[in-house]
Amino acid sequence: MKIYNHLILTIGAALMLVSCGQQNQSSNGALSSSAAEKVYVAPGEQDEYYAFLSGGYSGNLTVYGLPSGRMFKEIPVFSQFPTSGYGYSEETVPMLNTSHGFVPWDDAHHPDISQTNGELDGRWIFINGNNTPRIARIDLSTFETAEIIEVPNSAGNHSSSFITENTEYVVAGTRFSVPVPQRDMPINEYKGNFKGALTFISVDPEHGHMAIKFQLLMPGFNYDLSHPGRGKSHGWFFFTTYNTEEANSLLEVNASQNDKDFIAAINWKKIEEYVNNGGGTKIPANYAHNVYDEHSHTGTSTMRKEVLTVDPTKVPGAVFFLPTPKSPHGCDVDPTGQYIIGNGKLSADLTVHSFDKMITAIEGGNFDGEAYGIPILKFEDVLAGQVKSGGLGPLHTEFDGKGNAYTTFFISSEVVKWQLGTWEVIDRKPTYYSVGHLMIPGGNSRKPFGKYVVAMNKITKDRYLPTGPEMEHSAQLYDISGDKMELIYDFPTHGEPHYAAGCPAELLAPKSQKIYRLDENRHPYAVTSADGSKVVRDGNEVHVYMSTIRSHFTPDNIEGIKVGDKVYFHITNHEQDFDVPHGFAILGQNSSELLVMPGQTKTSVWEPKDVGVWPFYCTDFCSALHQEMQGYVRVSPANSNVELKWSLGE
Ligand code: RUQ
Ligand code: CUA
Repeated sequence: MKIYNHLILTIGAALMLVSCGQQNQSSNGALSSSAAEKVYVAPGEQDEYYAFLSGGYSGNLTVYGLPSGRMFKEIPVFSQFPTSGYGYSEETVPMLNTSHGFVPWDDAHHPDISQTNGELDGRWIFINGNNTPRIARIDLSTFETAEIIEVPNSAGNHSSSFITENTEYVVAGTRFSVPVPQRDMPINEYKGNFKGALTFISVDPEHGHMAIKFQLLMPGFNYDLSHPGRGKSHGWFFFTTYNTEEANSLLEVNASQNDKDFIAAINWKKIEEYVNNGGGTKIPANYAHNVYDEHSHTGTSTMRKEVLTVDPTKVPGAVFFLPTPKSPHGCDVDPTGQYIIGNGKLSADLTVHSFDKMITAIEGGNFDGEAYGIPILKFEDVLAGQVKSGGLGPLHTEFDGKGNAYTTFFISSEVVKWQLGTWEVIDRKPTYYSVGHLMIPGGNSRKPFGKYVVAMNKITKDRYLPTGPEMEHSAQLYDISGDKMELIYDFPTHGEPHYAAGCPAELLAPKSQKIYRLDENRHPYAVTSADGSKVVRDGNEVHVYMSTIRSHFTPDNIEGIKVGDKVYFHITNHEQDFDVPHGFAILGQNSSELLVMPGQTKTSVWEPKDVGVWPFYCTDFCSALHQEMQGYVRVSPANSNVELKWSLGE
């Protein structure tokens, strides 16, 4: 026993020495070699989890592996992306169409993976665009954006895009309340006149196609975040609100007056029934619905002209307010669906509401007044408990499926682990620095995979080698398999990841698509055999039906193009092998290159302004003879009569 004690003392002393010596580093000294083993994915080995991190102001979604932190792909969603030609090619430009015209950028915050029975099913991932309100659906077999729907009557689409437990709906709530419909009115008449639209977008169970089912026109608060009920609370949706003061200026002071704001509890099943029975009011609207077809490899944009609105006071028993202290931010629901957590960003304690108590209070009909006709429940009636965390500025909570919750604290820069039901704090670990969201794979479903948590930090400072004033944001990986969290890794992320969604690799990897089949290519300008290549003039539009295979373009010489022409290069990649894209770029083109996947057709437009002989080439190193993969276009004066001709090997 003595020897044992002595050993512990020695090890303890050694640990202290190591950590004292490295106080400026976050390294755990003697512990770091075991941490390294935990994140080391040996060359040729693959990761255990996929993590999808939103790109924030990059407008995109990035795909990482866990635990390695290796980035696999950036999926372009709301932003033009020259790396693949997304938003530049004729086929993908319609994906970025909106009622405001072509909008090639957005601010993407909250990815959410589709679910069946409250468990991740890995079919699609949804993500919101805040600035010009939109929701996108990404196909998780191709990892490409398949659909984008604009959300009318909304602004700063932030409490989005969260899905119900059978992917019945993807929900989008407005951050800014606005006049509905939009109109010219004095800003200081906001209070009582602006509305906050909560939009329920149905998802077709077979193809995933989205359609706005209804918009609930709520009082003019700010609707910050939301999550669906699950299990026993399936059928409800919860939204945090702030600025229940309805201030329209200097919100940092004026929106922090009320001691409590609300969590809005919405019984969407009741409202669904109401609209299915003819309830609600259709109002004129104008919003884009953009769908990408995998067989024609083409996006189409359709403008929709009407939306069904619902006045919450017309559906008794469907909408209630739960008082929640101090401008709550995150709104999270535990895996059982019993607890609804309001993360009051200006408070020290966390408020947890009980679903069962909420139902009892509603049935008892004992309210604490109302706001714009919506009943306010009594705080004590719905309160399950408070977590006295000792942290500052709680933002977001995730769950490990073992009865524990993990909350981020922005101001005190830490993740706090606490127990559901006892509200007891079990552990806390610092983050570097100022953490926003955190993510446990499946952490917002009935079945989380509680092995790792990823913290997404807002401030990077000294974590990496400096890169001038602008630094990538930093993510941190904690092993949460034991009682105590262990920080095991730091990795830089792209854009500003707000939130993430993760799932076990085996859910997606086996069904990840390798090629597009050429015999299923329905693109109107596809050439499915090399002898189908041709060049067709139609007035001053010229269509080049071009194909690619290692290592040439067919055709590779084109003459008879004139200044003032609009030349469409429709390029079909004839490869049917995994991972053999070809690229296309031509000198002086006012656009990006194209990257064309095997079996796919993509179109680039070029309007030559000068006579000459202009080269084009393949931008993707596709074979040993990639540098030979090139061609020329001869451009003659507008009035010339050089004959249109094309060739390969002549
Ligand atoms: S936000 S850091 Cu989800 Cu846009 Cu909280
Ligand atoms: Cu094709 Cu390089």
